Amino acid sequence: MLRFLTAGESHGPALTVIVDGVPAGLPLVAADDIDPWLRRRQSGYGRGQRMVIEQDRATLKGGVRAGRTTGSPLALEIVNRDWQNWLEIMAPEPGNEPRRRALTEPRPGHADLSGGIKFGHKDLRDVLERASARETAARVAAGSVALKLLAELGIDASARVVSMAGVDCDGGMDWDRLAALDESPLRTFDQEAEDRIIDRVDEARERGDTIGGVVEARFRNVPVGLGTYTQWDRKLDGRLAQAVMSIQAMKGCEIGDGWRNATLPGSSVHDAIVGAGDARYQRASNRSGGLEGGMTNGEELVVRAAMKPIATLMQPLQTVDVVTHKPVAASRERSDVTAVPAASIVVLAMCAFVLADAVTEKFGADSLREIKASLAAHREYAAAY
Ligand code: EPS
Repeated sequence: MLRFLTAGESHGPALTVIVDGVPAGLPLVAADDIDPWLRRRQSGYGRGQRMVIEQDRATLKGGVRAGRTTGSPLALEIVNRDWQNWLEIMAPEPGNEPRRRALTEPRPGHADLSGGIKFGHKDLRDVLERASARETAARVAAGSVALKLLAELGIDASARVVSMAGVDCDGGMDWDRLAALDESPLRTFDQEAEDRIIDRVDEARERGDTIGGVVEARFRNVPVGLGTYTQWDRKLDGRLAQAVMSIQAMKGCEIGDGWRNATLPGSSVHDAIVGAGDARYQRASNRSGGLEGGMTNGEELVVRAAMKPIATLMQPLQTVDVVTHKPVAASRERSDVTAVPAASIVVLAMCAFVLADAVTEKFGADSLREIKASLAAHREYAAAY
């Protein structure tokens, strides 16, 4: 039901997003509903100078009138302020070729080499400009529309860092302290781990190195039965994993305690079904992360993703020049030491989009009024089942 496409290069004039299938009647103001998520994605310890240049804001160019969606496709634009510094290098018009130094030293771990071979480019900038994680700003803009829809339906969302550089952040999730995540430079509640990780980021910067980590997106008050067990491509866990794994630098995805559960016997993994107070069916634990059989089960939905360290190293690895075919050091561009805290927002945005899609599939896609009525009836039915 919901889909989006992005366009634009890292140092081009702007990123553009078309979001199709947004129900009519959703209150939406870019400055209140989209820009705060864009700001969160820009923050985090370990980011580079580029984040000082950019101050991401979304401009709505279609699909919204007087603060409400109309049901038509949304068009959104995020201007790249850095474009002003790249006018000659990135101009779409011909004529600046002599001023453009071709980038010919592919970075191991980046799209550079395979992308160059695939599309026939010998200036690898033609690849890296689009492969850049700058594109995730556009994804977060789309995801923030989904987050707004979920919020209107009473579904809460949170994003946090679970570990970085091998240092675990303890303490789990605390829904009453969401503001603390925004205030933390690493989006964690664990102050002690934060101090240790900041040291690791500083050390990595001094070495010209980069670091990765694990992030978590979590949703609360999710209705039972989003997704389905009946076909592989409709299973919600599969759809979430696809969305998460499509994010730049993600190399692993787990639902709930996915990797740990593989090491334990079933009796220590599956979540016993118990009655509790008014609730007929509650879980004694939530190791399955709110998904069973490709469907939400009403518990908190927990999705984690592993991000590899950024491929641009200031102390570069060896590579082969694609023009001279001689061994050289990989290209060095201004970059981040880590973007793991930002990645937690991108993972949240992508998961929110998949979840909102599943919501519109089950409860209607035309108007917020219809969805709310249908969801309320479903919640009542499920509670009495
Ligand atoms: C990126 C390299 C850096 C990051 C960029 C992703 O950009 P630059 O080369 O301009 O310094 O800052 O991320 C963003 C611009 C962003 O908005 O997240 C890369 O090569 O992937």
